[in-house]
Amino acid sequence: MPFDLSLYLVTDAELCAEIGLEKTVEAAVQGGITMVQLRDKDASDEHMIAQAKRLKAILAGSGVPLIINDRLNVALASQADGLHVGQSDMAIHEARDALGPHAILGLSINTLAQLQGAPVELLDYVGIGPVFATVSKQDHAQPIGFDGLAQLATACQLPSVAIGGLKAEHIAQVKAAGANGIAVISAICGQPDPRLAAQAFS
Ligand code: TZP
Ligand code: MG
Repeated sequence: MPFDLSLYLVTDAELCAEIGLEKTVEAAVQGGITMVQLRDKDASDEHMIAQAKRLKAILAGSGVPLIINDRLNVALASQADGLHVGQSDMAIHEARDALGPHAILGLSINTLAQLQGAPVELLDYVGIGPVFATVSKQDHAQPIGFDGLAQLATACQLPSVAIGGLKAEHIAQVKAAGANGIAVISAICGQPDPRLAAQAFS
């Protein structure tokens, strides 16, 4: 599946609880998001597979790929479009072997050493961050700011998406740093109108 990192929504079930995860994603698609990552650190695999299948149905025909955070088995069972892994989640070659050549595979990076250690030939994109400190991810790595983002995005041969504390007002700086797109949780999840919140990025 072709993909566009321009506006990448990472979901948070708790933040979306009031409006609902599906309704949030549906509205965000109307607002122009280009990718969705289902991220839930607490849910059981069964719950996450069921959630992924519901999101897949919502995204059908939209051209917006569904990426699963961390859990290869969930990505496989739900026939999601791809998987996003962190530095300590699993070996990239294992993920690629299991997913096959067509799945979208992304990796989080925070330092130049991590970028240099990444098997770029097996990856489709990297997530770079956190740019700023954020309460949306527990125990996140050291924030890198726009200077760190620029250093990593420039050194990177792969498409990249910036993440961490980013809002619509940061688009110009993200682009100037050389990233292909912007990934957000709280700028869309938990916003009173997720469609308008997504539109604010265009
Ligand atoms: N990875 C690095 S920062 C982050 C993740 C998943 C959370 C981003 O959330 P927010 O609310 O957009 O700062
Ligand atoms: Mg992870």
